[in-house]
Amino acid sequence: MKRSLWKGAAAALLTCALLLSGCGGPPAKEDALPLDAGGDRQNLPLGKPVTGPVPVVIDCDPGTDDAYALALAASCEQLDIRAVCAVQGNAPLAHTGPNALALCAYLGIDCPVSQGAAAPLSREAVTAEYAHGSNGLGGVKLPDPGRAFDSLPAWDRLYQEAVAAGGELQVIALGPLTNVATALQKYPDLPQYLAKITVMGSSLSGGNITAQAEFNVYSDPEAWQVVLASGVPLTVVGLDVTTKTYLSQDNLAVLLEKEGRASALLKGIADYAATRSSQSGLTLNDALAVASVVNPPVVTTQAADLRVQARPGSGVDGKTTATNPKKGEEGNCQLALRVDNALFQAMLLRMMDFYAAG
Ligand SMILES: [Ca+2]
Repeated sequence: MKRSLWKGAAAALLTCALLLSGCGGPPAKEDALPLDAGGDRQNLPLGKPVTGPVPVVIDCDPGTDDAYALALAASCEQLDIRAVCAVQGNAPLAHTGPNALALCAYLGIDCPVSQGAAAPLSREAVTAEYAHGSNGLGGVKLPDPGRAFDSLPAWDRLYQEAVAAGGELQVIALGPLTNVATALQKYPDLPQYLAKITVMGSSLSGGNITAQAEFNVYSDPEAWQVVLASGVPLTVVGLDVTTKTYLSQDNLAVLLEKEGRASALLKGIADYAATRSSQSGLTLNDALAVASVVNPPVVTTQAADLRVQARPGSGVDGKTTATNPKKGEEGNCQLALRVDNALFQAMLLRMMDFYAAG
């Protein structure tokens, strides 16, 4: 009885923290938005970027916001991208794999590009072409990459890079966690070689694929359970913060006005968003996860115990809930509760400067 009461109190405490963070509401008034008309672009916030270079493997399912995330990652000198892995998710692997390969060539990311899972660990695939277009990139067609996929599948590449980096490797996971979970299952010693996994996914404030579930979790809840139980330091950047990064078409016009070598891609995706009936702007979910690795103050996190429901056919399948860690424990993740929108937008503007420079 005491235990359940305590758990209730813990949940209330975390809920209280979430309420204080203003989840679900508009950006805090003190967050100046450089991309708004009249925003101050002369004094962009700097945050506190990591010194780097941080060796990373980016696991993704491109994906329109994955494309922005890769573009941001490639523009950040703090990241040493050792490999990019593709997983089915926003579109089938037949699209996300070639998209990852083409994006890396287009953005100048010179690393192995591995294909991974074509289906979740133990369920049918769910894709999201309704939000990302039939090819996953909003119909944007990239040049022939002129390079081939890595000979290793994603899980083997991830393990190899982790061992090679001697415990320093970080994983940035921007799609369903199938590839990462498969690697953890195949290589039981993998956790000792991983410094951190940063994941885009989850929501405590309603879903975007069902009323309760966020897409990346809903796609493969069992994979999330594997990763949450792995003991690897985990930062979770979910809809509670990413939805606050929504950029209207007016915001995007300001962001994209400076021409550069990534403009065709980034503008093409923004133009595609303008044609959607659901949401005419862009929520850069995945890019915020990348930003949090490069410049940690862009999100404020709190230790939490995150739980994922894996109950196919039920209304709560893929739902995530969080409680405060038990006393003296650290929880299974650092959960992002607040976002510094001004800093995030400043990072996006610097990305555009990077591509404008050649
Ligand atoms: Ca994604």
